Amino acid sequence: MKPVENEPYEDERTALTKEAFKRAFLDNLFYVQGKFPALATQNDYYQALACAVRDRLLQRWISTAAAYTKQGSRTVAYFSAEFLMGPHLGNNLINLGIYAQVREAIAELGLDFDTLLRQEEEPGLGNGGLGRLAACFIDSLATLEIPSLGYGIRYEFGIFHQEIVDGWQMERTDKWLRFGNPWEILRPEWAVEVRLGGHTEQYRDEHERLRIRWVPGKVVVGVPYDTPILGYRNNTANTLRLWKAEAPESFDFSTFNRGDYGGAVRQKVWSETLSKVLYPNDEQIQGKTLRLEQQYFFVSASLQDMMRIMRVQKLPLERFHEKFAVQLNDTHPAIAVAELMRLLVDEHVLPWEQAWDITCKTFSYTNHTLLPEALECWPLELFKSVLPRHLDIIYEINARFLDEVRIRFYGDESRLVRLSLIDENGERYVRMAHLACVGSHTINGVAELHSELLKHDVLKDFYEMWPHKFSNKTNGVTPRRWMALSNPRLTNLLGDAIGDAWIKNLDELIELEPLADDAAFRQRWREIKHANKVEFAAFVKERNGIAIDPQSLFDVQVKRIHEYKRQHLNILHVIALYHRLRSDPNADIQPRTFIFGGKAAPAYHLAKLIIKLINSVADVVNRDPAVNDRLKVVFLPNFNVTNGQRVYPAAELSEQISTAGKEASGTGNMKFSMNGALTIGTMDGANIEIRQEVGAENFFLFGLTAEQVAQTKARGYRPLDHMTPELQEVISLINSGFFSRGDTELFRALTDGLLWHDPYLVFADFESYSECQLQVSKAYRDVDRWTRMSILNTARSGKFSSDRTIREYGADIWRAPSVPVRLLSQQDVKV
Ligand code: 9GP
Repeated sequence: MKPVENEPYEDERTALTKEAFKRAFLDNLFYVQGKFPALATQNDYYQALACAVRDRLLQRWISTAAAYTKQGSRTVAYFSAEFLMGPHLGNNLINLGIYAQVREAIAELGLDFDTLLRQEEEPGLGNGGLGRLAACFIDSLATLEIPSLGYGIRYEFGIFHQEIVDGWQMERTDKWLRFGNPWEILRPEWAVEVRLGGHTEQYRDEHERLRIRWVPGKVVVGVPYDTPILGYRNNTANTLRLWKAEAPESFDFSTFNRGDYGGAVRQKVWSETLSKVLYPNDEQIQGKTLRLEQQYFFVSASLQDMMRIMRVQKLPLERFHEKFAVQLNDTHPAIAVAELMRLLVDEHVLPWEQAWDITCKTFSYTNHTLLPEALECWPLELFKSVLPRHLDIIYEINARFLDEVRIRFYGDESRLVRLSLIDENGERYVRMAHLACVGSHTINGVAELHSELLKHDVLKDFYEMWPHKFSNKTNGVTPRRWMALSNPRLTNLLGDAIGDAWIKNLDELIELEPLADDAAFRQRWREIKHANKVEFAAFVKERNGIAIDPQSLFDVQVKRIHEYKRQHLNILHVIALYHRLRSDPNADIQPRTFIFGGKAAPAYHLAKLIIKLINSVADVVNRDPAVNDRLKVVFLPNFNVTNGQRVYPAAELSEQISTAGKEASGTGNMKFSMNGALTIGTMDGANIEIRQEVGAENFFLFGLTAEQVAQTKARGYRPLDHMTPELQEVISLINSGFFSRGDTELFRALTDGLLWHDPYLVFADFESYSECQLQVSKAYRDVDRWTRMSILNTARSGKFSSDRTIREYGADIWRAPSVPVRLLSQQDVKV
């Protein structure tokens, strides 16, 4: 095998040669799994393979830790309640640069590499875009050699597994840890205690000063599990540190001895509940005590851990903000502002002013949503029962902050009400976004439009107070997972055409541009897309039992199911096409396969009804011989990272059709475009920037702009004003029970909602969308034109690498220089 660049150290055990790898694999099978071929299962082989890779990660991890410790490096701590990592094995092989060689080694051992890859249970510790962004970011941080730690929760059960039964979404528990997790290392020696509940009381310290003491109601222990995060073809392995909650004493013998057997384990059960399950709600926050406890649990454990690191490195706490830059991924970890104050003031006896200065210099906050229902607010009483001391601290932060506002905006009482950390209009709430804004030195949105809307709408008052704090950091995705790993055919073609520097510097894709005019290259481009489609069609056949035609246009919408993302706009258009074909069987329409995928929050009834409608339409259309040579509809169950890796490379049309002003950024839109799919989309989120980059002529734009949406609503939107004869037919067909075996009521909540309210302006955009889809079909029939557009989408997607995003965070917010790592061997480490 070819070694990685940068003076690699090869020893017997961790060399990247094929022979060393085979030996490591067999060693692990024997000495770690305790199996030999006659007894080994595919999972044993997977575990052995994972361990062989892990040895190589650990060598880099130790080398990285040594380099960082020696330099006392400034470190980025990325606080996120979600990390949607996806499977590790393939990605680690890509980043080590040994994917092809290991595939060969495994084949030479007589095993099927792809079967082993499929053994890995995906760690689905996130809901969607926000959690996946965190995963892309830590990949880029390691690739850019920036010292960093991802801090989060090791949920025992991640996002539910979605099954479709009779067209309905059913949720099944995600038991991802069932067969163990070879990628994590337990670090019990760094466990910390986290307190919750109880009350506060005053006391006098040894200098007779009046102080506050928190008397907690319960204590849990946070135990860290570390996963090494490898950079692409360098020696850096950063850490993802996820906390598991445990009881301080797993078994209470005094209770047991009194004969209360249940009581003896109750504490253990309660404690473990804290990291038991990921809340499956995307974009909607429910005020649940357990969720606040989860957030506080991981934030407190992480801050304590960072203070331990400072102690080990003999750094005074006064320099906390010099050592660490903490990024708050949405408001989920915003309680960190109050917790750092508590740790500094109560536990380390720093004066309030100094602690506040450190706190504000430590944190920065990323907002990920414009939906009001997703801005976290905690009922005051609930908050007080979980975090009584933090409520006092928040009151004090608020009092000082409002004093500042009073002086700045003399006499503006309503501004005080709007800015306060406590919402006092009716039931009182703690506003977490306000806490994050006040306690952070920078605030950013995740696409240009989103950042503008934050400044002029959602966080307007904060912008007027501190304009200098605001900036934009348009999201990005890692090309390692989303191209190199998931689209090997394209990666090979790009390698032949322009080399592989693009994997580390995505702007290099621009070298492809001239090839868009090269007929032979276009032919190869098409062959690759076609091969990806054939592979995906086989997968759909196996999963859904539906035969789809790889010659048809693959039109894909995969993302969480939500009204604002408007999967219903898409399916209404499918029904319109169906109706057109049934009315005129000879209508000349471009054959298409409409592919949907995504999970709905379990309590989001309308979203689940949209899934049911898609499946019901699929049932009818796919069985109807009058149309099924031209139309097919597929709902791919359980859309997750693994399935994303299958679908993006095969997609030709990317549906990014949210109501303008609602999607903060989107990141799926970027994955599609870099894999050569064209976008049909609104002027929303990062779509706008994608269109800017790829060129308006290579993007299918439709619908109202954010400004027009606001105006339409302000004028008093009436969906019926936008009714067209075709739309009327579509709604009537649904209401007639045509897709629901004669049940005329099944979809009523959906159709009535559209007819009488339509909060996301589906009707207003329907005509423009249908018209735009005609343009898509027309363009698709011009094979050369389409291929050219597809190549240009990939060529011009350089901006959407998360490496670019991370560079911007690094330069403008974190100021954490990169620290290259020299690979150490065992001999370098003296015991
Ligand atoms: O809805 C946004 C999505 O547009 C964005 O791409 C993603 C990453 O920034 O965050 C999503 N927001 C949430 O999941 C919750 O606020």
